[in-house]
Amino acid sequence: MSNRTFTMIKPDAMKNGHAGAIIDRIIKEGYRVVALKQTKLSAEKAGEFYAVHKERPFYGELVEFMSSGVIIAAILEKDNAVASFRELIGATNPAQAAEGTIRKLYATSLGENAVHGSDSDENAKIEGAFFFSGLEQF
Ligand code: 3AN
Repeated sequence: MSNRTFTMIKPDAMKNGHAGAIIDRIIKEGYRVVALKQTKLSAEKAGEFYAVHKERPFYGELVEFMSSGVIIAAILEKDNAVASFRELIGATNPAQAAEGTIRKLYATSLGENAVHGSDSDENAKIEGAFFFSGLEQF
């Protein structure tokens, strides 16, 4: 079990002014920021990031949304980071997310759900390396 996960604050949460509250919550929940930056994905880069979902019906919509505005990408550290962070963000569909979770508080819809959280240690590593070089991780 690794102690790092990867997250993005998605374009909906950025546009709706929730970035500060989300970062504050993450830090208050005990995560240490290993790396963090604001950036914008091109459609090509978003397609590459979500390549595992290529065959899913929502892939085009997802790529368009994720490249529609700036995001914040970050690597976070805490014991059991992947599982605990997924608990903190809540279910993919905010309508089904538990009270107090980040998606319940800040997500717009199933497609525009405020934050990303890696689903495995292996993907956390791949996703973190997609955005950050070794020199950007502390
Ligand atoms: P999670 O982000 O909770 O791990 P995944 O990996 O199943 O969820 O989906 C990746 C992203 O694809 C979601 N965060 C969401 O933005 C989008 N997505 C998932 N399912 C749907 C759907 N049925 N319709 C539209 N977008 C979806």
